[in-house]
Amino acid sequence: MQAPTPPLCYLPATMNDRYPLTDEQIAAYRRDGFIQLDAVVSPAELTELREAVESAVREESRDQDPNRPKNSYEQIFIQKVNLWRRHPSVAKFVLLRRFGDIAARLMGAPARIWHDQALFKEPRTGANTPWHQDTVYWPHEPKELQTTLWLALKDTTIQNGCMSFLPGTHKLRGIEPVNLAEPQELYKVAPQTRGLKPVACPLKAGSCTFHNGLTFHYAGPNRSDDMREAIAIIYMPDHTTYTGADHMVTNNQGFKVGDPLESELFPPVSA
Ligand SMILES: O=C(O)CCC(=O)C(=O)O
Repeated sequence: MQAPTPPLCYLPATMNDRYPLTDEQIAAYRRDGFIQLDAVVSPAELTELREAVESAVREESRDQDPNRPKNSYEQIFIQKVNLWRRHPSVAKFVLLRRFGDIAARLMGAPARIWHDQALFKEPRTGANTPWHQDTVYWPHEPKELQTTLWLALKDTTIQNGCMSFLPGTHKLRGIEPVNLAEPQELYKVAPQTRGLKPVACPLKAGSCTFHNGLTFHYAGPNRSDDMREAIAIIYMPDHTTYTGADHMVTNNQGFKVGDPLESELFPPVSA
């Protein structure tokens, strides 16, 4: 029998200090489906993380012609998935126990990495990130607890495309996935959201939001002259199983329907 994957935690203790999350914040997250948490990394960590992610994105974009015509999905952002698998300098942060513990406390279950993604909105581009839920695209069962840490690597504002959320929408069920490349009007997809007031979350660099994978969220276009830079780290609860749905992270990895997603691709990251 194969030994279980050991918890990956090869950081100096200081980097794994616990973030002081309160019971009130956990209750607010579970009520609203999202929460803003300030200064989850120190200024020195932020500099290191931003440089690591920028360098990884640069390296992985090297062979792409920046002037090629972009399809409507590519106009939303530059997206690089699972950087932690290819860039140890990014893995050091993605696997951070400090983040994993917050995710586990918000979910109420031990956390595993699902995947990460760098999400860079290019300056002066017209595309917004349409209102959508996340978990509906993922080959996961069950889908109720998954959570995303969205960390601003630079200040994010309404002008450059900060995240917005529709509170309470993580409790809605059975909504068809939005096609992000050809988004339908939100009220057509989810008439239940009519009348709900979006909450925009501008963030200082080094601060983050966590959102439940079923919470509707959106980000506006980047109307500034600078790149909007964020990294999302996405967690799933232990014992999440594979549904067989198409997804770039799990395709051709040998999983069968019903398998627990518990290989070295999905390390445990909470205590
Ligand atoms: O960064 C964005 O514009 C959107 C991010 C998003 O949808 C997510 O992290 O789930």
